[in-house]
Amino acid sequence: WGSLGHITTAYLASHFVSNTTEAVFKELLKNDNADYLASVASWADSVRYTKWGRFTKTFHFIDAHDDPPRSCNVDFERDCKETGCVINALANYTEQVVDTAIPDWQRAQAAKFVIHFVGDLHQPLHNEDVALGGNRIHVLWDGRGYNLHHVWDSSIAEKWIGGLHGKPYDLALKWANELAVEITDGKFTTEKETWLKELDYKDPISTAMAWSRECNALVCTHVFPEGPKAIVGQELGGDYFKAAGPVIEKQVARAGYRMGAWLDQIANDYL
Ligand code: DCM
Ligand code: DCM
Ligand code: DCM
Ligand code: ZN
Ligand code: ZN
Repeated sequence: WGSLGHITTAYLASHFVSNTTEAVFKELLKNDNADYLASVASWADSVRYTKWGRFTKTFHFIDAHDDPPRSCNVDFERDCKETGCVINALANYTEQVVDTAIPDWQRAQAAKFVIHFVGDLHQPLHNEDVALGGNRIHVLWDGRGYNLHHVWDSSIAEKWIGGLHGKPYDLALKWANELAVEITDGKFTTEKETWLKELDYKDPISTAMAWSRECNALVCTHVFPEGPKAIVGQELGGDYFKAAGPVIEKQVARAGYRMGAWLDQIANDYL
């Protein structure tokens, strides 16, 4: 996601975590404010193009070599790069957060990666190989040119919340609060239990693959419903947005709710 998606998922997670989890992560991240998760959610994007952070570049996605819209699927052995992917990156950094043998600063850094990668794992085009996850597909958004990846990272979410009128953190908090209501007492209340069905931080590869398959299926239904060639150069701010907006809303809600539950499990074993 762009920063709006990442900050919103982190605010949403902070809404649902237990008091113990909140205390554990405020201490680890050395931040006692309400934005203790939100303020670190985009950090992984700021390091990926630095010399130090280059090794994390492929950790943000998994390139599913499937064939949308005819067939969508993800295979860890087939699709996770030698240099790593979002599936094993989430697993490795989750293990580091609870590893008492490594220094606290490194466990804090691992927590920042975990918060970011749970988010990216819920963006459909971070679970797809076609055209570098849509980066090489030119489209129009309300008359202006973008690549399809950017549209799914940022444009759809920004339009869904009514545009970027306000400070980024304020907009994200407002959206997170609205999604929290939908989860607690709204359109997602009945299905939210199913969102945690496969969640087990001690089996992070299986959990992440279940989330990845669910997300990758949306590539066939909502990203490329007519195939990758048909979308090139198309205006996506109209009917396409009408179908994609609710998908983005649900993926951000799932990511935030699952992030909270993931951090709760980690905090239970954190010493
Ligand atoms: N980004 C950043 N710093 C960089 C590169 C990108 O903050 N040096 C941000 C800008 C976009 C987001 O990353 O909002 C895109 O994330 P991704 O490219 O991982 O989808
Ligand atoms: N930021 C903000 N509002 C907040 C928290 C952070 O505008 N409540 C901004 C300040 C920095 C950036 O986000 O430009 C990164 O924040 P941090 O230094 O906390 O990572
Ligand atoms: N990306 C992706 N799948 C790829 C390549 C890149 O999902 N095969 C994502 C990572 C960033 C964005 O696309 O969010 C831009 O990547 P880069 O800056 O590496 O071109
Ligand atoms: Zn992206
Ligand atoms: Zn990312």
